[in-house]
Amino acid sequence: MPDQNKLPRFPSSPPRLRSARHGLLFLVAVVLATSPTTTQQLAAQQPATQQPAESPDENASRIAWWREAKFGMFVHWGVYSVVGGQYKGQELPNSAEWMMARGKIPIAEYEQYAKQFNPVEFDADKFVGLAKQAGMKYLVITAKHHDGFAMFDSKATDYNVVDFSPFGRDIMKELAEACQKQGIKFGFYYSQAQDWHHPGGFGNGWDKSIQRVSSDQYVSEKAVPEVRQLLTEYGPIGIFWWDTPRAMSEEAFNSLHSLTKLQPNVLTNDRLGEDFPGDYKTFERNIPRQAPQGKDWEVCMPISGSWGYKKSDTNFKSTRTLIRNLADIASKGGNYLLNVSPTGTGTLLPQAVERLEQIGQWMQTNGESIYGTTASPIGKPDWGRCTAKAIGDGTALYLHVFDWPQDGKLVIRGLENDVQSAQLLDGGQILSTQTVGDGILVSVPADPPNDDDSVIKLVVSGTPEVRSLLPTPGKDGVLELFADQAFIHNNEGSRDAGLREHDGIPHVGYWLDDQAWVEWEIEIRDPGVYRVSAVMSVQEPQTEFRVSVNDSQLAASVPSTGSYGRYTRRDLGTIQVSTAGRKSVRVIPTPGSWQPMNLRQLTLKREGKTDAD
Ligand code: FHN
Repeated sequence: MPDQNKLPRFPSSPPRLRSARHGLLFLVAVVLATSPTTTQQLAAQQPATQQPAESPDENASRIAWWREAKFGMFVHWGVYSVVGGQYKGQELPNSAEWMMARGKIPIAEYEQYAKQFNPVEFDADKFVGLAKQAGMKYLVITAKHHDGFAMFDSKATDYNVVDFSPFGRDIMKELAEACQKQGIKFGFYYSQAQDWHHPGGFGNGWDKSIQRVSSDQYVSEKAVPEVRQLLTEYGPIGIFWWDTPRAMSEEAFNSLHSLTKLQPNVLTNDRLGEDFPGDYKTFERNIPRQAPQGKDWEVCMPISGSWGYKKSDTNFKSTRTLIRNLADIASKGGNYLLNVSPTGTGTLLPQAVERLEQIGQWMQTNGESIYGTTASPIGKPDWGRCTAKAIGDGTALYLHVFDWPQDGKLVIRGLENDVQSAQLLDGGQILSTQTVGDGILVSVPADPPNDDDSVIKLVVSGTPEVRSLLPTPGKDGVLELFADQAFIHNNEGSRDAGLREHDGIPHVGYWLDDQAWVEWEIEIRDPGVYRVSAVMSVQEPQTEFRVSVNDSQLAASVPSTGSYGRYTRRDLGTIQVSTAGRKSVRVIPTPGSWQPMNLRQLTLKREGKTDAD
């Protein structure tokens, strides 16, 4: 419980401090806060950041464990877990950890929940054991979420689990020790800009008792000391997971970013600041259709609907969905950070435990098809997914079969390698293979060993050689390219062009950004003149864009179709394709003349071809 001998609360109702020493520091910070360079001066106190840039080999070495791990546990746990996201008995919208904001709960009132936080059933060793049993190799937990409550023994404020709640134990310390004991990499989630308890944190626009101070002051007197404490007092930290970046001064950004030098091997995600790459890109709740090019990435996703424990949230994903998500993500080269939500008593709901145990059983048998694998070299087969791993002088292709072939024949289209072996991971049955016109055929038993995902380990000689499986015009010279086959560049989420649906038909929509463009990779086997048309809708009077096939292009100017919901096929003109081979087809807005359009498909039709040809 907070020490009543603590420093008096300052008139600006800032965070209460834990000792005279902190009070002095705070006074210094307050004095400095009057100068515009508080965080600048603070940044100057940081360890020298002028260290030589990391070499590619050093970077690869630092991230190697994460690329091997593939699968981790995310944990959202905090004050909101006490009431399961319910406020005065009412259900609040959205994820439970946002209840203070959704309920516009004043700080003084929300603090009462913190005073009830007492997860007496929490056992760090058992909790980490659940993650380990599920096959998870790392664990990232909310050290401080947007509500500002520290789930560790913060020295920057007594609004923390040790001083402010009846629990009085440092949960982060216990979890860090349990993870070290069990060989699980440990990491912190930290909301570095939003803080609804501190007068300088972003996000609390409802509590009128707050006497605002600058966000720089919040960073210098709370975020920086807390992040420094998390990176120096809890042993080796594998990941620092920043979240919800907000406009931050350069000084504030540097003062936070420079702290990661305190753990030279720590990995960080891309959410410290706008355009901050971090070590890997994060996607949230949804799996991208295509992997981002040339970067590491992770999908974080709640096992149910809410990140934090929410009483009304019964929307648990099935074990099948979770296993297939893991295979899908790994087949695209990403990591899966699956979130669980401890309750106010410190345990997981049975639905979560059951799923973790079932995933663990699958991982016991099939884990090698996930750990340390790389993206599919054969694209996304129609029967499931594929992951790959170099082994000796060959490559193991792990065929994740979701839809078991009724005729006992599984075809890997386009694969041209010699096969060394094929066997089921579950049970070890050796399978026969043969080369067929379309690729490699594996003869499989009548019934799959696992209805969710049966894995065949196909070992081939050398590195995968895959005949182009790119879309190519048919005998009639027609090639239809659909929105859900396209690679949407600049797809950073809802702000840019993304895959949408209308009447159940996918289209590239919300295309507000004229820097976003769309691409298909195709194969042309019959060079010549191709007529290009598009099925699209445009609401504005006109839009202009270019269509290119490698170096050949046409300029298109398309009038309104009447509304975004009214799709029409528009003839865009012709393009000369002079050579056969792999081509990139692109649709690129013409800046200045571009108006958003919804694009359902692009059609190329070889001129001079008839169906009879
Ligand atoms: O606002 C948070 C949210 O509560 C949750 O922590 C997720 C997890 O990635 N991140 C933010 C929303 O993007």
